[in-house]
Amino acid sequence: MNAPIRDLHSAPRSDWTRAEIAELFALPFPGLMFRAATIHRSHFDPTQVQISTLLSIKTGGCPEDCGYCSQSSKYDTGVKASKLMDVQSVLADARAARDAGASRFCMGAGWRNPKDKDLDAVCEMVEGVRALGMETCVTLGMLTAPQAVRLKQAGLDYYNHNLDTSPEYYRHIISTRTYQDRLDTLEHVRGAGIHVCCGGIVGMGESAEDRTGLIHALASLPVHPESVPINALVQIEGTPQGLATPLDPIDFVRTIAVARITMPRSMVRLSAGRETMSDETQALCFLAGANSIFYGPRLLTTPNPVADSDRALFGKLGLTPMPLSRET
Ligand code: SAM
Ligand code: DTB
Ligand code: SF4
Repeated sequence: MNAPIRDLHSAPRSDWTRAEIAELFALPFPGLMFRAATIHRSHFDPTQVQISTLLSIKTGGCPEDCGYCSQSSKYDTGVKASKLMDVQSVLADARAARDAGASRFCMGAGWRNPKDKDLDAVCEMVEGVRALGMETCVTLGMLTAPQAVRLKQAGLDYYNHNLDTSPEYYRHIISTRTYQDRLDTLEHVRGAGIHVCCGGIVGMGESAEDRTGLIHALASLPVHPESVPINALVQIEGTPQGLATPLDPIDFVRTIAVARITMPRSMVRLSAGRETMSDETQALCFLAGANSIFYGPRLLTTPNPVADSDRALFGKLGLTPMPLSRET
């Protein structure tokens, strides 16, 4: 892999082999970072970072058994189940996020899949957030093709649905839905013309081969996700993953770099896990090509760095929020 970086402006590839991706992961760190940073700056301004704020619009009581999740009813995590928030409260939170500098508002629900009647309220939320001039994203679990079309008609910009891990390791993490179910939802979202936000979680006791498998699965999608969240597991007491051995930060940075190289035009999101990450590790992630974050004091049910510390980090690194690219 000492060959020159292939045409920096060629079309993104969906034909990466697992061996090629494994080779990228195994590169000496300086070469990997140089390659990722070069590709990053050939497609993006490396000083700009897109900022989204998350809100849990329906928390807990979820029938799925995702082994990392605070919201699964299978585990005793102390998260109380709540009903779907009312539209006006969601819009008040969105306005506050916009005023604090977020350009996208992401609404998450602890559902296996939305019921059609729940979708009425979610569509109203999407319309309301859009009217505030923000991009909209929701993550509601599995979606049918007609449900995806309804969300598109309401003006939804992004749907988040993660593959979570490699196809092989998946059965160690979740038993209540299959990898194929997830791929089907992604196809419905893509088919409706909604941008896809799809990534995974690392630090769940997976092997290096599994991290290769996750990136391979994402980079093999016929069209790369426009947004690729790479989450460092937030350990939740009471879940099967509550005591997982944390991933070495350098391996986390490598995962970001390989996502950047294999999906050059996607936004790579440095997602969950920043609360316990040093400024230095986050700086390496931005050098490795991460160009979006979640901003605001909470993710869904767990803390995120407070706005002041993120502002200080951006100041130290000379980073600025990415302006909205679409006209709203
Ligand atoms: N219930 C819906 C679903 O699973 O598709 C939407 C919400 S779910 C919480 C969204 C994503 O958050 C999950 O797919 C997972 O990748 C991520 N996530 C959940 N808990 C996490 C944790 N403890 N650490 C890191 N990422 C987590
Ligand atoms: C994603 O990939 N990460 C976000 C968002 N998409 C929905 C969620 C992270 C959740 C972290 C654990 C929690 O706060 O419950
Ligand atoms: Fe439910 Fe989503 Fe949590 Fe899985 S990740 S338990 S589907 S809320």
